[in-house]
Amino acid sequence: MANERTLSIIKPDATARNLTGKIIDKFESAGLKIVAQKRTRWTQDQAEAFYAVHKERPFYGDLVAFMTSGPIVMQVLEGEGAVAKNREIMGATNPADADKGTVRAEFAENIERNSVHGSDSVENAAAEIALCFEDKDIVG
Ligand code: FUP
Repeated sequence: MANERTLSIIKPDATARNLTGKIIDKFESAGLKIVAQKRTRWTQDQAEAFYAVHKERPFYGDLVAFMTSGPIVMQVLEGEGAVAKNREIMGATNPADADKGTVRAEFAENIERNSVHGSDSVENAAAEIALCFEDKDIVG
């Protein structure tokens, strides 16, 4: 499998409960390397741009409101098959469907407040990473 990079975001529900360390430990323990990391709080414009693909979905407004409601931690994860591996560690979007041991099974509150984001393809990962980080701030 190819060495890949993917974008991970620890969402406001998780930062509010002081879970960043426990979540990061799952990524590192699975062999993914954190090559960029930034704690920030998104503006409305940043959240809308990031989730533009969901613009027509009924949950878009609530999702943008939630993602701007508190701090997030954006990270670039690197490793063999990093895109799929990160999604495996995260678990299903709805925590009720997430496998035992995944981040969402352990920590998510519901389908919206689901603790983490992860890119769903190598192509989307590249676009999301470019939205969140400058090249010089990604250090392998
Ligand atoms: P995922 O790739 O697992 O994050 O899931 P999606 O791309 O389908 O959804 C992106 C985000 O939209 C989810 F993380 C949470 C939010 N969402 C809802 O709030 N309600 C829904 O019914 C589906 C998604």
